[in-house]
Amino acid sequence: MLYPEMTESRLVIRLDGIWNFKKDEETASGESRGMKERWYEKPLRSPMTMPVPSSYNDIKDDISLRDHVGPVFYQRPFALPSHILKNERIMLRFDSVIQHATVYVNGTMVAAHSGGCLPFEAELTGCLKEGTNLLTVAVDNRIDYTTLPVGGKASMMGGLASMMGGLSPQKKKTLHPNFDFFHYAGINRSVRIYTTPKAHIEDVTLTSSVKGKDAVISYEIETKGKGDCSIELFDHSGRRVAKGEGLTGKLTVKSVHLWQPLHAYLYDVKVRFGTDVYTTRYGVRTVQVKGKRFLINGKPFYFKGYGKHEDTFPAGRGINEPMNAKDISIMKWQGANSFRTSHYPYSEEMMRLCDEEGIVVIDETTAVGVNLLFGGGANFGGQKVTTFDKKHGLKTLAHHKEVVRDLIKRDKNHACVVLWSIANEPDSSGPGALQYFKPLFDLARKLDPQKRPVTLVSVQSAGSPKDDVSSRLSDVICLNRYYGWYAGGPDLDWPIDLFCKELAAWERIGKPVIITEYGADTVMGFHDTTPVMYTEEYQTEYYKANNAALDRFKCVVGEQVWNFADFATSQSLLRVQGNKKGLFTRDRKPKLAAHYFRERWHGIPDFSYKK
Ligand code: GCB
Repeated sequence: MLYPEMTESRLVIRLDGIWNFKKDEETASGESRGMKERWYEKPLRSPMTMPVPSSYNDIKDDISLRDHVGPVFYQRPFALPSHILKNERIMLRFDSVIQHATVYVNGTMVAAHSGGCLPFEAELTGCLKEGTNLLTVAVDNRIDYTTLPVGGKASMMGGLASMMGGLSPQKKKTLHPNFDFFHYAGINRSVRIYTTPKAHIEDVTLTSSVKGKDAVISYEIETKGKGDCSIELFDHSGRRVAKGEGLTGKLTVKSVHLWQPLHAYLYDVKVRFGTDVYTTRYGVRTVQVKGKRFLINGKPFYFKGYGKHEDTFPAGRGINEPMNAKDISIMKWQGANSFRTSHYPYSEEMMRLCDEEGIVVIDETTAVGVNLLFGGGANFGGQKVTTFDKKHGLKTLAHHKEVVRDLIKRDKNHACVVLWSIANEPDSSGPGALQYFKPLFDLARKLDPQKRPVTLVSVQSAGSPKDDVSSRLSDVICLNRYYGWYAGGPDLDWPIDLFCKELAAWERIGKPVIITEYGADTVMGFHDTTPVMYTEEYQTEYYKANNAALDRFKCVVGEQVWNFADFATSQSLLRVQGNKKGLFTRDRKPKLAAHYFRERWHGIPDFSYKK
């Protein structure tokens, strides 16, 4: 789906700002009062204010809003100039609403969407009045086995606490995320109206190949209506370097400037169709897996970086562009070159920033918690449910396919994206895992015009390469391993020996391996002369011991720590005001290990680290 660009033919109007907001209530019969009374038809009665974009959970100092389960209503009026109403195609676009959105304009439903972190839109041409229109969005945060991320019937981390919960006389409605981050909900990214001419450009797909000094860029333009189509490519000086006619074709670029990690170069692309104009930026680079190496522009790349979250205070999962820019600055300070969009697609603005800044991205779907069998208390009230069984698994799979499709449609042209991640820590060795995951890998490979490699991020309990389907399906093996923390902590010697044994087994598979998570919870300011768990000293020792293991194996082509920064989670006995595995605190102050990594990563070249 095209990002809304303002061009000589397209207007983009942001509807961001302070909206009216109201939490739904349940009627005596357990229905949604908001839906029953059709709150979307009239101005909300006694609303509160709420910023858009933002998660709503931490904005007000009210635990009942933070922990709310079910619908909330967002509302605002808007008006458009009458010449636009008469002449243009009018689109309403939501970049991300978590989890389910139902959108109404003047009381009529115009869109419904399930699954956060990916955009959706509704055509409003012909649906709007002159003067004021009323836009209402009902947002429901509920999750279950059919949603991604997955929700269960009890909390994943809440073991003891949920047992005690069973004794509680009052049953409070609670979400049960089967994943370790706070389920921030709301209109998390921008809302925009954009216009196009009636005959317009629907989509632009760009791929490239490089031969010697030159590149060939293939293009495919999808359109609606009648018109002539052309495409032009401009370099940094504004000089036109190539031009093509028609809906598909090839552009030859002599002496191409490649997009390189940390040395980005983007061409300006201008597409015309009839009176419509769409502009975008495009980086030329190649990605290839060859034996145990991961090649970017033909050279063996070493991933240095992080698993991250979109998580800041008080916006929650709400887009925070200054923090995105700060994070990339910190990455460069630290000598990193990459991150994974754990555990969902990040904002389009972040992907564009990574294109501009030369940051390499592993792009992940929203599939986290797809492991009901071993996912702690997320099991359905003690029933034996696997995600892959016929009753539940097929519904999860259908949505998972939609997410893979929409993610690739959104991010296919980004130079920064070098690897697709189908899921984080699913049950990749359980019964039915191959039947579940193979169609998803096949789909990603079919849909990606750039034919990037595909992976799934493997959980430690998936065991050996023999059992874990990722050894068969993934082009790159991505391992989350916690030797010296969940496995063996506080000991580091024997867990690291086990880690080496495991890596030796993966090395025999003959594919590149990236360690996509390893880490230890560390509370900023906890120190000790002997490195005990939770101190900054332990985190540093933990990483030194693990890195020594990684350096021994040629197949290991990357290290991404867990996590870039501390982040919010559901409450549990295992989480001290959130997950504290960050190299940085939530407000981006470095822990001791951040300085250790700064020294290490500045000493590791981006290319050809392991000869
Ligand atoms: C994992 C998960 C991540 C958690 C992390 C942890 O394996 O992928 O979402 O936050 O472990 O800290 O336990």
